[in-house]
Amino acid sequence: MTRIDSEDMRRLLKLYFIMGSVNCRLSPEDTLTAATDGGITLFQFREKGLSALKGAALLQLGGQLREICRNSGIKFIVNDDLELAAALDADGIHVGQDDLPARLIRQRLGEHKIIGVSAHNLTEARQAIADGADYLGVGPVYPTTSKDDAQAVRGTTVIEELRRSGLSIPVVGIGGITLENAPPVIRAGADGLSIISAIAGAEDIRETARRFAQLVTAPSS
Ligand code: 3NM
Repeated sequence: MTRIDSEDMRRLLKLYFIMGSVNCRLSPEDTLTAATDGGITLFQFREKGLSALKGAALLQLGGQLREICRNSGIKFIVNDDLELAAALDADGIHVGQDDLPARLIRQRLGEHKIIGVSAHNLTEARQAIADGADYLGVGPVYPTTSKDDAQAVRGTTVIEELRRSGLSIPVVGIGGITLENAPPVIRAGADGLSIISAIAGAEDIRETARRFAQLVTAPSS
């Protein structure tokens, strides 16, 4: 198997839902099921924070969420944890700037796995591309309460800069994205939206995911 094609990657990034147990109002299983029913196109299991699950409980929840994804044809990405990604046979991994470079991760997990890298400026973006990232997560676009160590809010400037510089790698915007503030992220050149709280914390998760899905299909509406 070979690396994912860029156009396939762009399609997967359209509505990229991220969560772990700490982000959920309902159970993580019900949250993910509602989100997949609503039309998310990719999922990342990100179990972070003080009350994050560990050990066997982490593996068990990860396995359940992976099954929900498999049953609905959604690819399952693990945040940061190479061992967990391997143990769950995840479809890919998303890493930050302090983690191993994509090229070493690929050696460990397999050539065909999806590797996403967080990038906060052009230098980091270029490095991640050189290392073989399949996509970049660029943020925080707006203020977020879901990441303790989030960098300064950059609006859509980094995404615009990246596109102006001719970098065509698939890009997803992240950080504080809501139904109201999402359109400029797509207009700036992002291929999709990455969202935790606006979906996981929504009153009606399925309907909210459905509206986001509509928005990324018709960004100007
Ligand atoms: N990464 P919400 S911001 C996981 O800037 C994550 O790289 C970010 O959650 C980055 O949609 C963020 O609730 C949190 O704001 C996104």
